Amino acid sequence: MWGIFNYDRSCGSCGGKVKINGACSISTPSKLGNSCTVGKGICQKTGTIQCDGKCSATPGSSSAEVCDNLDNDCNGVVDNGCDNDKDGFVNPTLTCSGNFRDGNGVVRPCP
Ligand SMILES: [Ca+2]
Ligand SMILES: [Ca+2]
Ligand SMILES: [Ca+2]
Repeated sequence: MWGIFNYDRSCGSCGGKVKINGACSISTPSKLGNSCTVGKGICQKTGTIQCDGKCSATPGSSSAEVCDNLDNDCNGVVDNGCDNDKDGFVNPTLTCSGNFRDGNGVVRPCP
């Protein structure tokens, strides 16, 4: 016998509209619509899980690391390189704005 297809709204969120033997004809990600984040530091963006299981957001663009307590180059480390030689002062090649994290992780005002 030809199947009796029941239109099922619970299957509709990702284009599947037919339930066969209790299963949606097109699967939906289990976390559909959940909040998700992509990228690190200032590149981090928030979106929602889409039908393909991926996050709707795309990471923002990075910039050169400056010493401002933000992760400007989006490598997951805040103020990396600000005091690589651990002398307590920002390395001369980096711009300091506000505070910086010294080599011991202590936040200090810009010199
Ligand atoms: Ca960084
Ligand atoms: Ca920074
Ligand atoms: Ca230094």
